[in-house]
Amino acid sequence: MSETPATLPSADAGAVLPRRIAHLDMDAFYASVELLRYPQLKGLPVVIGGGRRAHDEALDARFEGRLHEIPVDAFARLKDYTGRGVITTATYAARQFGVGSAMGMMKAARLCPQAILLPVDFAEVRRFSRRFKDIIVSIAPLMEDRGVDEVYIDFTEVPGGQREGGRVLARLIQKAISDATGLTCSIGVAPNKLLAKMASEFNKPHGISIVQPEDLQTVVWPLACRKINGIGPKADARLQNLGIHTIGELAAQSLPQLVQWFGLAYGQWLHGASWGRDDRPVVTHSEPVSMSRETTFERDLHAVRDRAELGAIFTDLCERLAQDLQRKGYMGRTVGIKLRYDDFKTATRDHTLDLPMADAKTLRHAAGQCLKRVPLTRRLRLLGVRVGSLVRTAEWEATAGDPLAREQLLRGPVQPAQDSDPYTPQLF
Ligand code: DCP
Ligand code: MG
Repeated sequence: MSETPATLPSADAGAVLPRRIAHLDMDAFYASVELLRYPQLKGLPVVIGGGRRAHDEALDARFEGRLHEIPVDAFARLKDYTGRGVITTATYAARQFGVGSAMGMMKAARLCPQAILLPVDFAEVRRFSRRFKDIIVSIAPLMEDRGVDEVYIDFTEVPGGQREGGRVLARLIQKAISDATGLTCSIGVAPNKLLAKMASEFNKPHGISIVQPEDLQTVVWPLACRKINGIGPKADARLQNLGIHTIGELAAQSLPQLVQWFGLAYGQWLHGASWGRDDRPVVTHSEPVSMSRETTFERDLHAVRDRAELGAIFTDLCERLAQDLQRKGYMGRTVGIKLRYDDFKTATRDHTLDLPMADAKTLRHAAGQCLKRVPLTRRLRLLGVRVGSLVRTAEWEATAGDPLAREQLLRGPVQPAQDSDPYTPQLF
């Protein structure tokens, strides 16, 4: 008679799995969202920039319900654009012409005049942002939201998360997102967030890159220092001056040397980063991305006729929002406003300051600047003020006198680019 043990000893009971962290970034996100609406533009150079223009409105109205039938020739072209707007993003077909994020549209028009120009649809972008994140969480619950189009995911304990270094799970997530939304993304899987963030760019678009600890010297060290998330333009300029161009050259510096050049906090961080070290956990409880206050008026108000009343409400909103920020211990750099007109159409504008703030006066001034950029001919039913790109006040104050650490702190998720708008006279 043979005996069967009640419980089979597990081969890896108690074994600690190696950390596998993924960084997922959507491909040409705002542009890809537009291609879902206008599939006839797939494969063509398309750039996204600025707000909706009369041409876009007219086209969508004429083809309502059958936007996919709009002939390609009917879309606005970059060559016909005049103004000072900046490109928010571009399809990969457009990037082949050297066109990309943050480039002036007039300059881009010289590189790729035939590119189709579309406005950003923030509401649609946010909808798809929520959808792809919901899909990820349903597969791998430990997800950290890093902004509209990127997240970190802890693969360590998820089924498939260790197979082929994470490639199997990455492939599954890519497919689930693409099946549900039609959008593609790129994923890097590595021992930590720092390396995963770099890796997600290696095979863009629609790529997967696996980085193992032993890849540090061959894959990471030849890269430019700027590829490290946390080395901004200022730190990079100083490194360049010191003759340090690659991550490998940075890793070759001694810790005391880096501390001498860059101070204790940033010097230590630079040293660890160049050696691929990063212990930050994937945090699911997200810090607030923004704070806002808004109010719907008792009766619709007009910017000129009800100027005093509106001005007072606007100031009051800013004061309350500043109090919210101060009470919760945050400062913010991006100030935005929201208006709803009497026809229920909504307009938003935002403006990013050089430094974070939490005081009513600076907030009121920046919000007033935004207000100059919206049409104010129709009556208003709602007014809102928002502060984004938040940092904890305590962290901000802890970095006083250390411009490089501050630069690192401010490198949060990307902000939507500013839109260009016809000038509207200042009313408040
Ligand atoms: N974005 C923006 N302003 C910038 C950069 C980006 O408004 N200066 C917006 C548009 C992008 C989105 O954020 O679609 C995501 O930014 P990414 O840097 O990830 O750029 P993309 O997703 O467009 O392209 P990639 O495929 O390189 O990730
Ligand atoms: Mg992206």
